[in-house]
Amino acid sequence: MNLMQVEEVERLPRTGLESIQLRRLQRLVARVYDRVRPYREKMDQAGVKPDDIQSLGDLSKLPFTTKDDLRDNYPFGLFTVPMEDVVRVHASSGTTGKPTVVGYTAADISTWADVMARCLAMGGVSEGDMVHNAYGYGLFTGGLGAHYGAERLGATVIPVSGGNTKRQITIMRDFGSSVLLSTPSYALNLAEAMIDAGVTPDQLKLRVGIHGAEPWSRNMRDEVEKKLGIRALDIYGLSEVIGPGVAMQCPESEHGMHILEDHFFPEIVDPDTFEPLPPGQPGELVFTTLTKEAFPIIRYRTKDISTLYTEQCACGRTLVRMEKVTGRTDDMLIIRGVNVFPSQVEHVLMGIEGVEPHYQIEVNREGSLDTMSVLVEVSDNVFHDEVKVLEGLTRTIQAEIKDLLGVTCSVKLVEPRTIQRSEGKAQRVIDNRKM
Ligand code: DLL
Repeated sequence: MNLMQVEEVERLPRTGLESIQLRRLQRLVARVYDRVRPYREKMDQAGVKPDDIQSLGDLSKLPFTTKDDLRDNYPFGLFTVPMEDVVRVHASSGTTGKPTVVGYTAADISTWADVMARCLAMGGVSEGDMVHNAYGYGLFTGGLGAHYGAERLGATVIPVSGGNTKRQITIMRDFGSSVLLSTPSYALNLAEAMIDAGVTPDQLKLRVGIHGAEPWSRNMRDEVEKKLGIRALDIYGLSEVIGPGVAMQCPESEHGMHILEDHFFPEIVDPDTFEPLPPGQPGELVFTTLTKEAFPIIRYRTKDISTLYTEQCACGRTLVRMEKVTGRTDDMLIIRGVNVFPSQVEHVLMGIEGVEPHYQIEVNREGSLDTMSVLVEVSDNVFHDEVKVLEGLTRTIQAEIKDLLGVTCSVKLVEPRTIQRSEGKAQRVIDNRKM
């Protein structure tokens, strides 16, 4: 990967970038129309032909693609190349229904390595680094996606994957891991295992953590930074678009992640009307891949909620930034008419002294009423303090949740290590109403 060229692409004047995007978009639309029946049918229904795409604004004439389209064409129906040209597939498990299957040509794998390497470079990772890759290897895109990116950059990769947490600490210490790639919840799991092993951050060379694949609040980030003694940066991606490597937070940006717009074209739409929204307004993120071969996707509704910022970043990159993803439209819990995102509960919890960054939300239906209870770990000292103190803390949490989210919930404080630790994406919500 030529870092000078990357530097140039990421700092192009907007008009230059936009002309690259338009050229790529036109090629993509012609290609899917030609080769993929479901896309052609949807475009015909909408009365739009590839030649109608004369500007980037014309993208909004094209129909959206949703998870249902992927399910309807399960497993390979939206691929644009013959299977002989597909060198790899991944799948996301999905909590309901069939998994989502995605495919890559050799060129796609190379594009993916490039974008992922650019993200790592944006986070300050370089050739000299020892990259501890604790994203899960397998059908999940995290492990292999990050792996190829780190190799493309020329760093040394430790393909440790998720799990076997105790051994990971030994490896980190003995191999001198300087970069940690993991979900934020697994980073905290590792921090705990470090304490158990009697290893302190200053015995490690860890400098930076690049965390994503699940929502995490700023307070959670502070916890990760404090407990591991690192700078923790956010990385975003999804299998349908490519995997990790779609957007990355640079160290100078407090507000969100730079989208690698020369490959992934973002839009924000109103989650109810699906009308495009201007920068600065929150809504559902929609992506169009501009360069993928085997499984390109047009206007994919991610269900992730974010905001786009066009103001230039202090780092000098001209790439648009997307705000930290606070949740998904389908994560939203409706508790007696009030909309609640698990990340909002996390934000409240992590701001309260004595509360540990491990929690779970349980939703039940009692008669016709929904009830929400929050199970949260407290520090050892607090747990063994007087009942009065625990009751006070319970009331504080309830009051703050009520204040911020407008919902009354029950709170149960539990001993450290009661809540199951994650090795990948944490399960924050148990919704018994769906059982
Ligand atoms: O999670 C890809 C990935 C791997 C991203 C490693 C970053 C690091 P999926 O399994 O398809 O792919 O899940 C994608 O995870 O739509 C979001 O809801 C969520 N997500 C991913 N990154 C973030 C993030 C990978 N930084 C889904 N913040 C996405 C919040 C995230 N949510």
